[in-house]
Amino acid sequence: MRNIVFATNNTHKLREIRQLLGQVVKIVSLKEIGFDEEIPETGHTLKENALQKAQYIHDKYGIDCFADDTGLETDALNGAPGVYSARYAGEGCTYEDNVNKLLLEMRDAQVRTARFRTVIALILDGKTWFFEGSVEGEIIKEPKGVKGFGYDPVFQPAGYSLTFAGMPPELKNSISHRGKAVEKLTRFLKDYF
Ligand code: ITT
Repeated sequence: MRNIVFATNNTHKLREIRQLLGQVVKIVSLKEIGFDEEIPETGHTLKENALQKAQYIHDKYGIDCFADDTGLETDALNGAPGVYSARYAGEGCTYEDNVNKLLLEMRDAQVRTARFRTVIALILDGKTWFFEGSVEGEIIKEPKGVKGFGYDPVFQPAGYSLTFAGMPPELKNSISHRGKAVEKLTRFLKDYF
């Protein structure tokens, strides 16, 4: 099995990606290659950030790798927090701070539709590819569920009465933004190898 580094410092993402892709390639973490810094993330789009993260690790170690950049876009807030989802409530904020800020900003919003969007950038044998996935849903008024991470407790995918934090991880993975992007990556890698 080929080794591919997943350039993330987010252990939740690492767990999800290993569940989804672990049969096709060996996912190596940043910790396993001895990298323990923050990767710069200064782009203004998910695609720019995903590429920046993958490129940073590729430039430093010269190894095959991929990175995921994800954002939650709400219609009531014209797409916010979007590409700024990780630090929506400020530098060093927690997931809970972000969720609270979102609920506050949307307290009077009638339109509660939103989507998660993921872009994965893959650098393999020196060439770059992108894979995207998204899922539509709505922002509920109070957090529900304890699984998942980030905005999962307030995101209810369309057609479900559970939030991502209220459903088993396998179900989230089978319908989620990241799940869909990884499905495309998996198909690509199976063909490639
Ligand atoms: P890396 O950049 O190291 O991969 P990160 O947490 O900074 O980790 P992003 O830049 O993609 O990742 O930030 C996206 C933020 O969006 C993340 O911190 C979460 O708050 C949220 N997020 C991402 N994926 C999510 C998911 O599947 N469910 C809920 N929230 C998610």
